[in-house]
Amino acid sequence: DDGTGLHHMVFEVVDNSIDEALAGHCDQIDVILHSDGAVSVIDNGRGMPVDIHPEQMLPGVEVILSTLHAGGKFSAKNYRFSGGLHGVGVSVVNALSSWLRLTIRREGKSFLLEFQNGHCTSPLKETGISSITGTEIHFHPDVEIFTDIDLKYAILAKRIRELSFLNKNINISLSDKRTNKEENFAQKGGIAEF
Ligand code: 0RA
Repeated sequence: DDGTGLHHMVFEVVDNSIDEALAGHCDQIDVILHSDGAVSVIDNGRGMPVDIHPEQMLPGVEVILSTLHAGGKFSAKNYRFSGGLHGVGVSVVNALSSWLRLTIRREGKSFLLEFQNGHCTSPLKETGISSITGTEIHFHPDVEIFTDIDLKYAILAKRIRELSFLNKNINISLSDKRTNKEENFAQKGGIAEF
């Protein structure tokens, strides 16, 4: 285990926010490494859909996070159009996390949905009002699956720098609460700057 899978967990979640940015709805992505080993990825996009999935009679977001192949169902609409099927990756991240907390801000409200080991432990609930929109995914990689959950700042920074070069006008920040290291990755010129 060289830690590739562990770092890929973070990249997969960031990719979902990049997709939302590519769709033209998000320009800020914040990645936070917490001292307990958890990671947060916060974007200012539209927020994942909270409406009820007609077949499963559950909120779409709960189906996406709980089903390892749910992304395809949603791809026909406006789900991920770069490098894969939206939601597939994040359900894998969920399955490989001891816990995952999803906060959605949209329609003037905030919503919370919680999982343990990929299983929903607290269904989507409205938790308050919100004047902003976006998606916040806070997860803890499962120590039973990953022998080493020590995320390397340099590995994440390298990839995030590349993503910011490739995606013009998206500001991505990386903040490491373990060391208080923090960087902003923004390339106004996008690929031209690169
Ligand atoms: C599809 C539809 C809508 C939002 C998203 C996907 C979405 C997914 C992710 C994953 C991470 N961040 C995200 N931000 C947005 C909503 C469509 C609408 O509001 O009409």
